Amino acid sequence: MTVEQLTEEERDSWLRGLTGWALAREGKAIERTFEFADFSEAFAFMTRVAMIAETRDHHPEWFNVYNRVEITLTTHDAGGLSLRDVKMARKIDALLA
Ligand code: HBI
Repeated sequence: MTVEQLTEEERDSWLRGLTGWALAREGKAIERTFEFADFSEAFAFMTRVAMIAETRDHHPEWFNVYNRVEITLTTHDAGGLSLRDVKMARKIDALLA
């Protein structure tokens, strides 16, 4: 499936609306770190993110240690950032509301 990579202008515009996310991998990814009360809370969050990833067929690259979850989003099929990453980040942020 071909997915279009965002232009720099699109990328910067979308990023302005994503609180807590930062560019990574020379602009080809976005990343955010989440801290929870304990491991159980962190893993519950990861489980919910996993369900969203499966539903959207768009999967995070992530690291977890105890109550911290580090998520990186990029679109392998596009070789960089796409709208799929922006939409996924917004869905992930909505879990915190
Ligand atoms: N997840 N982050 C990410 N990037 C992708 O390009 C991607 C994915 N999950 C599934 C997927 N692509 C499918 O389109 C297949 O290419 C695996």
